Amino acid sequence: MNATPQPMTAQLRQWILEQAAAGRPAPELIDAMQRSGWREEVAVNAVQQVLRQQLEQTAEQQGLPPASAVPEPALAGAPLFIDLGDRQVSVLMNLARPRVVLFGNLLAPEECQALIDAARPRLARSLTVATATGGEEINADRTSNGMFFQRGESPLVQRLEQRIARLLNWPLENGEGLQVLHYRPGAQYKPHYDYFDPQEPGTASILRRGGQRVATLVMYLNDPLQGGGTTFPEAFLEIGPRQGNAVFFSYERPHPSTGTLHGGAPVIAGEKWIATKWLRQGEFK
Ligand code: PD2
Ligand code: ZN
Repeated sequence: MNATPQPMTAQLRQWILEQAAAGRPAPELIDAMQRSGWREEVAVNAVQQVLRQQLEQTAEQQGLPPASAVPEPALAGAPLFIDLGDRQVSVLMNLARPRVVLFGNLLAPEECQALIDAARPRLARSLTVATATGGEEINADRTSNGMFFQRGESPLVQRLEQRIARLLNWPLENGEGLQVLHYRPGAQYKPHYDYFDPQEPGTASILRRGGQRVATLVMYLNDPLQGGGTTFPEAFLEIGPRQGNAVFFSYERPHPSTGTLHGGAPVIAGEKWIATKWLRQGEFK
């Protein structure tokens, strides 16, 4: 190749697109650019930028909704831990597509128990947002009991919200209130997407409160005895629920192309408690 260590040029853009179209994987392109004198991070950024633009253009041509910015933990350099000041969170799994990251040690056992204790007296049969109307409804696909904390409603909730905002580099104000769910044996949450379906008539009114959901953080508050994993059927992935761990996933557009279909597998033995934080594009009021 004849790329030189210059900023992006039309020629370089074309070379990257041609090589990608010929089936050369991105790491090979980056290697080739480095051999021609590019610094690794500059090469990575250039390849990413061109391929992302291309993907976005193709998506637009296919009539997909536009992509949004999404929360993203700081994982450049493949750290084993992320230091959040009050806590060292471990990075246990990092999947690019669908975008899924598994964290360990996000919550202390005492914090998990305190959330359960505060939620238990306020539990009711879980509702889901009724996208047809914008209201809420009982959903046979979701057989757990749940409740919402108000954002910032207690010192514990505030501390966790600040921790999540730092972990995911996303404004605290863009988060919905924490939701706690309790599953007994047999209870499950059938596979679904967390974004609001743009085709549904009730979605416009839901989006007035902070826009679309763009990411989810499911925090495990206890260890069930058997079952109760979080599944991503299209990725053939199942996350084992372990107290204090959390699974993060993001979706840059409200579309199945994100691969973020996911569900809560039936609890077989024991019980399962989770806290979920949904993140919106803008401030959730
Ligand atoms: O309980 C879970 O693992 C689960 C699965 C799917 C939670 C959610 N979705 C959710 O809270 O959105
Ligand atoms: Zn979900």
